[in-house]
Amino acid sequence: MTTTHQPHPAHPTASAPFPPGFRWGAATAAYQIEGAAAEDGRTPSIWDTFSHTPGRVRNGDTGDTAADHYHRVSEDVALMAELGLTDYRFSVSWPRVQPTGRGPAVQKGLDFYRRLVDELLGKGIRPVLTLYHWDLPQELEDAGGWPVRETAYRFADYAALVAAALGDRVPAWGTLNEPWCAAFLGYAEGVHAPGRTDAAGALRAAHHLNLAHGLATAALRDRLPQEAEVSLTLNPAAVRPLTDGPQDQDAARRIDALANRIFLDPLFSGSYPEDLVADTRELTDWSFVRAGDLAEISRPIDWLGLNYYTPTVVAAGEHDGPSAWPGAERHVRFVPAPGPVTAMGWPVDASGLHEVLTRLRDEIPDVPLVITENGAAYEDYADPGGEVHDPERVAYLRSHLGAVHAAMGEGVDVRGYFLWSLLDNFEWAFGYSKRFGMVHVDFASQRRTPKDSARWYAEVIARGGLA
Ligand code: IFM
Repeated sequence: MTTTHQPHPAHPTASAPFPPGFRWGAATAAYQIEGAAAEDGRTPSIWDTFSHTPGRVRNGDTGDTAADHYHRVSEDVALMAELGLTDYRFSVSWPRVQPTGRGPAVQKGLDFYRRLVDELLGKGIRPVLTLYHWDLPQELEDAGGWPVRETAYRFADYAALVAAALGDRVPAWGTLNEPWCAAFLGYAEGVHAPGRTDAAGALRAAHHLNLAHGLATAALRDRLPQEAEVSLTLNPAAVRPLTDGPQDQDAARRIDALANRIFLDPLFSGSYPEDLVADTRELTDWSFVRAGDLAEISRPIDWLGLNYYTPTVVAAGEHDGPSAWPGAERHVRFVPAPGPVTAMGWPVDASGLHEVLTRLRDEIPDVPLVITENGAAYEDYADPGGEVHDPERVAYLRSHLGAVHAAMGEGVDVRGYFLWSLLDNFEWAFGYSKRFGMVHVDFASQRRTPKDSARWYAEVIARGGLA
């Protein structure tokens, strides 16, 4: 199926209109907003353990309370409705619904998500559910975590439990969010939970995450109504060599293999890239890929989610210390891209999003795309009048939505855009020091204040496009 959306002027006031039916959403993740870490039977995930380990997360922050969304679902859904969101992407906390990663579901955990979904449906907002946004039950990590094959089977069982409970009311499902981060930040560089620095283990983790996606896709298809959508979200990198020289080009090839093709190729071509296997030969013989795995992984999906924030510039060089790039440590260095940066230090460059979109159009023309995350952190604060002015975020969003619009005009089949994030939240190893929300959260009082960017986004949605 190739559907080319040509923008057409459904909304006369929009100079860059998006097609009718385009999904306008915002995204969050369970551990980043829910809090209630020990309530109603929830047990620790790897992120609870990691954040409670001194020195792992800035300021010793944890997700114990986060944005207290667990207790504020109605307020938060009302906020989404005020903004006019058509869709909301959230994740289910695995240890909230299946605390040990095995066995039956905990009813109270499922009830929480059922309440959330029903509130959304009641306001006409379409729930888009992600099963795994990085919070592996600690018991499964203790049994070996993602480097161990068994974890993929546990994930498929968990997917089946959630599908059985919510399949009658959730129309769109995602298996994993950004398996690159889970595998390589978690098991190779160790800056994310579980904080291991095992390059070979990280490659095994990447394969088992791919396998988990395939097995869960099958489990979901078995249990969901036929019209339910099943997807996967990656964070494809726009990799650019610093120069046209062969060594920089080779550095870009290596990073493209580890960031992009390690996921895209098994998913859409049923194989791992030969150059990746050769580049990592000193670490592993890839014998963890068993007969039948690639067929499992390459089951068709209904759309591919992609998260984009900034481009990646590389040159020939070396990387000191633990690296997120197994096998590339002695060949690649990362170079800051030019231009203004966000509070994360990430260069603002929407052309990378356009690049990723047009590449995917060329490589997988039949797969619809959804931007499942895009946004920026800035040093936001409430002024004395209680307002939060965030013109840089508005500029960031405008340029990136402009890139999406331009790509759609060039035949890229983009079905929706989810702003990251609805609320300020726990930004992983940065704790609460980075604010990505379009809604400001005062974490002491839990007061929510829509920033200027939220009002701007609401206008974009009402208009059906950019002014
Ligand atoms: O906050 C994260 C999110 O959990 C996954 N994608 C990137 C965001 C910003 O770092």
